[in-house]
Amino acid sequence: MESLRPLKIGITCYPSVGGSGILASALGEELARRGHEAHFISYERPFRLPWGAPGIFFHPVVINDYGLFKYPDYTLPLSVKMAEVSRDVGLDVLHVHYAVPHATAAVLARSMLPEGSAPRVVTTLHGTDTTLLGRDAGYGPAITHALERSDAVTTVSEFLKRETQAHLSVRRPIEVIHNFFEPRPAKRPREAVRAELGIGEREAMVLHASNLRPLKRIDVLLESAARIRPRESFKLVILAGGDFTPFMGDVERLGLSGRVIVREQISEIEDYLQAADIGLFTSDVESFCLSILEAMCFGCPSVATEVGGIPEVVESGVSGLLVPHADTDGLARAVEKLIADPALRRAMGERARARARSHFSAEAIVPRYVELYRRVCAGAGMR
Ligand code: GMT
Repeated sequence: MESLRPLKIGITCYPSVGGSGILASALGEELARRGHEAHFISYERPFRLPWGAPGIFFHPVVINDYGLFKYPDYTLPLSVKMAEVSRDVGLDVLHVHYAVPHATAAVLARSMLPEGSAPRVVTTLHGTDTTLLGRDAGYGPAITHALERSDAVTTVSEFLKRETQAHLSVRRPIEVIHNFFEPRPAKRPREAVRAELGIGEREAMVLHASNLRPLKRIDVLLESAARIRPRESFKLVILAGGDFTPFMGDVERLGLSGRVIVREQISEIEDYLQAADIGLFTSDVESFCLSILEAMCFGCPSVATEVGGIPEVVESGVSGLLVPHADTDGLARAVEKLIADPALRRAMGERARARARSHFSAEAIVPRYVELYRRVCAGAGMR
């Protein structure tokens, strides 16, 4: 129960399709539901953020494309907007998702404001800022600097915490706060969605959702699907947060035409999640994999590669099946096992749903952020 003064939290994230933006939007919604104010500061309104909800505000960052610059700059206008919003509404905390360039902009915004009125800076790392950019000599030192200057740093998995400590030489404390997902009710009946996708009575619906970046290994996904027997036992539905056209050649080459169904830029994700039987995720690395959690919330167990933070989300053999990285045969056999045994699939799905509730629901996770905000506001951060 919240009894302390409501907080004013500035939130900056990448607003386009991606787990970090989804998480940040959901966090803002949950904070507002608990009586706090969530002020989103970004170049675009996050795509899953509801319109007109009390306690949620959006402050756009305007970027001018000056001919003077070869590359347009976002960090400076973002930091100016952060400082402006902090001053105008009296933000307690700037909670930035992704270090680049959000943490750098927040640290700069804080230094533009008078000592006593500047907000605290909380930085949440989601993945590529550590695993990719952290290793880049052109970014690493700036990321480390922003993390060292934040009032608190969190990662979405133990795996990402270890990676951050190893690759960015960060010596300060890092707190792990796992992701959460709070599903909205589906808008259409399960049968209607399956009919729309052309899933037959005797076919299992295997679901993959991602932004199709190279590390998602769509090649491994399609190769694995091509090895599933019997072929008529499933359809692979891909919810693509990007253009799928470059993969259509592989779909044909592997004889998967008609067996792979693609939907791009879907916003009614729950409609598809409730219709799915099995998730399939083949990434090279994943700090958490929010899509697996989204499926778990609908009692859908996943087959996934045993990489990064995924074993923190899925207990293999209990709430899903994990397979060594890039093992297309292993992935196919695991999917076959779940297709052939609906009772096993349902039991795993129910355990997945229970785990999602107990470990990764808003109720389990949001109070941890609120407690962290209060701790840094009281000056007892983690610096
Ligand atoms: O995975 C992506 O390509 C998108 C990226 C993002 O910006 O949202 O995802 C990262 O953050 C998600 C939310 O915390 C995690 O669930 C994903 O595992 C993480 N991606 C990687 O680590 C590759």
